[in-house]
Amino acid sequence: MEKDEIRTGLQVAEIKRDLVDNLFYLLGKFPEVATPNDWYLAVAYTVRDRLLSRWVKSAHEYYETKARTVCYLSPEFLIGPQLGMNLLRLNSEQSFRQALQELGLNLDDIIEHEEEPGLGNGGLGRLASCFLESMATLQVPAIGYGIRYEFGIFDQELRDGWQLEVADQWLRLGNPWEIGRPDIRFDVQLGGHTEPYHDSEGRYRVRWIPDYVVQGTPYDTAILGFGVQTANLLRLWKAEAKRSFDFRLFSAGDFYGAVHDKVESENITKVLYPNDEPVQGRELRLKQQYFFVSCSLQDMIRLYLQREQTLDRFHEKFAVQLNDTHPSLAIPELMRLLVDEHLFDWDTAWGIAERTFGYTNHTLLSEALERWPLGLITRVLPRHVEIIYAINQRFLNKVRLRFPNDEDKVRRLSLIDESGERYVRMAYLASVGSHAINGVAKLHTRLLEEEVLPDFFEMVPEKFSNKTNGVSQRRFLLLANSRLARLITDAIGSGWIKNLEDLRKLEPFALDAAFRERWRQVKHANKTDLAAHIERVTGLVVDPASLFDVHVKRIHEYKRQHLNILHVVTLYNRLKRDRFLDITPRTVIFGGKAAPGYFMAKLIIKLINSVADTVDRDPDMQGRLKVVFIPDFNVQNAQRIYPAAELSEQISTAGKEASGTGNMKMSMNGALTIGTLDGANIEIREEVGAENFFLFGITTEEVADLSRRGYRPRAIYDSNEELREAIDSIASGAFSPQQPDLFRPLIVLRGSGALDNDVYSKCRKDRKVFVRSRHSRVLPRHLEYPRGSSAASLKGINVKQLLESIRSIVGKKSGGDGFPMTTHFMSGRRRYLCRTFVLEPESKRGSKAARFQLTDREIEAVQHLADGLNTGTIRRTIFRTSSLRKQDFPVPQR
Ligand code: NBG
Repeated sequence: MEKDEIRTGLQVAEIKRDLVDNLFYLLGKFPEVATPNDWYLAVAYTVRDRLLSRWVKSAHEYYETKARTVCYLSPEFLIGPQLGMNLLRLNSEQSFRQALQELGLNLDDIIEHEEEPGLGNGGLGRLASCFLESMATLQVPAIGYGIRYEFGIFDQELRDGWQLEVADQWLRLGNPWEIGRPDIRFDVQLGGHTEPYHDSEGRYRVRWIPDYVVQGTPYDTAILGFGVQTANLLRLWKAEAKRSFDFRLFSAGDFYGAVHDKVESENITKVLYPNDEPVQGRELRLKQQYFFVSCSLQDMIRLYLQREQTLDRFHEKFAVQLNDTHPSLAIPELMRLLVDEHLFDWDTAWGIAERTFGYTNHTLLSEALERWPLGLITRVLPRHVEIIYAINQRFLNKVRLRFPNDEDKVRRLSLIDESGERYVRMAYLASVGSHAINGVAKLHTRLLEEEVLPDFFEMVPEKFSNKTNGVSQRRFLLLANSRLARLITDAIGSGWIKNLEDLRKLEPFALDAAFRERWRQVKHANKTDLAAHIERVTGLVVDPASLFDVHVKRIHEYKRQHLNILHVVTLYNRLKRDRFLDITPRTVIFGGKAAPGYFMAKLIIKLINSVADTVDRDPDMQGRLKVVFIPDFNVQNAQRIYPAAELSEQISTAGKEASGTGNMKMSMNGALTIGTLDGANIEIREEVGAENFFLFGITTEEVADLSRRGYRPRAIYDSNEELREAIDSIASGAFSPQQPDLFRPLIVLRGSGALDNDVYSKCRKDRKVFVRSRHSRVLPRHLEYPRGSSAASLKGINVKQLLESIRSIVGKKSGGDGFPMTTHFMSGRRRYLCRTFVLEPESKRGSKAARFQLTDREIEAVQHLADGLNTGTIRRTIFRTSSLRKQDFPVPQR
C-alpha cells in the first residue's frame, strides 16, 4: 500500500485497517472490548481523516488565490448529524458499510448512535448550516463563525403529554468532528470604563479599561462540499478564563474565589438561549453576542495580516454577513478595532465597515426585534456605546440633510429609541452599518421595506433586496430520502443533486405509470419506517396506508398548531356524529419544541397530546383518525419525518412567517402543501402550481385590516356551529376530564390570539384534501401516484356524464381529442382558456380506472356536482372563489 493512502484511502481494506488503528491509537481500545460509542468515534475519526486532506488543500488554495471569503456570523448553526452526510460527500458509504460488516458491525446502527449538535433553535440556525454546505459545494470560500455552546437546545421528552426539557449534553461522549485550536486565541474585554487621551501625534483617542478579560478558543469543523474537493470551515468559539486559577486567593484560603474567574468566563458559552422568550435583560446573552463577534473579527484581522501590511482593503477580502441582528455588535466592534487599535481615522474605518457588512433580517415579529437597554450595554460595553452614539450622530446628520425640518423622522430613524427607557435598536444598527439588507422571501422583503424599515427604505432603497431562503437537497433529499433519490436519479440522472432546477425534468414522468408506481412504493416504504419510529418512541401504532398529515416546526402561536388541532377536533366531532362518514384515513403528525418559558406553546403541546390520547382510545376512530406528537424534533428526526409526509401544514397567520424552510423540505419530498399566503409558501405555490397547493386563509392585508377594524372572534364562534362545538368541547374538558379547565387559557374569544376567520376556512379547504386524496391526488400533479382506483372512489358517478357536466359548466371543449384537454370559459365579456382536466384513456392505463387529474377548481366542481348543486350556482361559486388568476390563461377574444 502506498504511504499516502494511509488515512485517506477509500478501499474497503484501507478503511478497515484505519478503523482498527483509530480505535487502538485514539481510543485505546481493541475490537473485542469496544463499546458502540467507541466504534462510532473510530468511524467518525476515520471519516474525518479523509475530510482533512481536502480541507487543508482548500484552505491552501483559498490562501493562494486570495479569494474573497464569506464570513457568516451566526450565533446558531444547527448542523445536524455529520457522519451520514460526510460519507455521502466522500461517496464512500458502501465501502464503509462493507468494512464495518467485515468487522461484524452495522453502519446504520453507528449512524444512529451519533448525537447531533443542537446549536440552534430552528430555521435560522438550520439555514446557516445549509448555506455553509451549499457554499462548499459551489466552491465559494466561506467561514461560519459561531458559538460552541456546551449545552445546545434542550432535548424534549414528554411526560403525561407535557413537554419536559432535558439538558442537551452533546459533548459528553466527545465530539470527533471538531478540532480545537488553542494556538489561536483572542482576548475579549468586558465591563469597565473608557478614558480619552492624546496619542504621540497629538490626536484624540479613547482607551477602554475593562473590568475583566475572557479568552476565546476556536473549535473547527470541516464542512465538505458535495462532489468537489472543497471544504469550508465552521469555527465556533468557546469562552475560557484568561487565568483559570488564582493562586493568590487559593493560598489565602478562598478556594471558591480561586476558580471564580473560570466559572464566570466559561458561563458565556455554556448554554444556547431558546428563542421566543424575552432576552432583553439578559446580560449573559449580550456578552455571548459580543464575545463571538469580537473573536471572529479578530480572527479575520489575523488572517488578513498574514498576507497584507495594513487593513485598508479588509472589505475586499471579507464579506461579513450578519445572520439576523444578533451579531450586529460586529459593526461597532470592527470600528473599535480599526479606530482604537489600528489607529484608523473614523471616516476611513466607516468606509471599510460599511463595505464589509451585509444584514439579513429573519423576522417581522415586533417582540423578536432585538433592542438592548442602553444602561445594560453601557455597563457591559462602555466603549461600544460611545461608538454607537458616534455612528448615530453622523447618520442622523445625513437624515437631517436629506429631510430638513423633519425631526419626527429623525426620531424614528435614530439608533436609540428614546420613547421611554432608552434602548439601542439593533436592526437599525445593522441597517446603517451594512451596504446590503435583505429579507428571506418576497413577501417578507416587501413587508420589511414597507413596515419594519420604511424610513430606511425611503432613504436608501438601493440597499434592499430579496434573497428567498433555500435548503440543501443533499441533506434533505439525497441523504434523508435515499429511496426517492434513487428513483429520481434513475429517471433523470444525478444532475439534480447539485442543480435543483433539474427536477423539472421529472414532469413528463407524471404520465409514466411505472414511475408513479415506484413513487408510491417509495412513499409507502418511508411511511412504514416512520410508523416504526413512532411506535418505538410513543407506543402508538399508526397505519402507513393512512394519509400522513404533518405539522412539524417550533411551537408558536403564529405558526398556529392550535388551528390545526382545532381542525382535528372538528374532524373528530364529525366522525363521531356520522359513523359512516367516508373519509381518507388520516394520521395527523405533530412535532416541535416550545420555549421553556412559553406557557401557551407548552399548553398547545399538552392539548395535542390530550386529543391524541382521546382519539387513540376511541374505537370509533380506528382506521379513520389518529393523532401523534413525535417528541424531540431535531435535524435527525426531521430527516425521518419529511420523506414520509404527504400533506405539509404551513398555516401561519399571513405576514408572520418570514420564510419557512420546512415547507421547502417537505415539498421536495413530494408532499402537497396546505397553507396560507405567507413567507415562501407563496413562491412554492408558484413553482408547484396552484393546483398542487391547498390555499386557504386571509391575506396579510386582510390580517392588517382585521386588526385595524377590530378583531372579533366571538362573532365567528357564534355563527359557526361546528367551530363552536369544537371550542366548547376543548373548553369544557372533553380532552381533560380530570382537569376540565386545563385548556381554558387557550380559549380567548376576545383580543388577538387563537381564533380568526382562518379556522373556518382551513376546515373548508381541508375537505378538499379528503376529496382530492380520494381522487388519488395526494401528490403534485407531476409527481403523483395513484391510491386505488379513482373510478371506484367516484362511485355512483357516471364518468361520461360527469365529463359532459363539467364541460357544460366550464365551457366548450377545445383541443380535439388529445389530452391534456383544455376548455374555454367566459367571464363577463372575456373568454379565457382554461386547462380543465387531464383524462387518461383507459386503454393506456391497462386498468379499468379512468383517472382524473383535477385542478382545485375541478374538484370543487365535482364535489358540487356530487352534492347536487345546479350548474348556475356552481359557476358562480367556483369562479368567484377561484384562486386562479385570470392573467394565467388569458385568451382575450373580442
Ligand atoms: C426564522 C423565521 C423563519 C425563517 C428562518 C430562516 C428567526 C428569527 N427567524 O420563517 O421565523 O425561515 O428564520 O430565515 O428564527
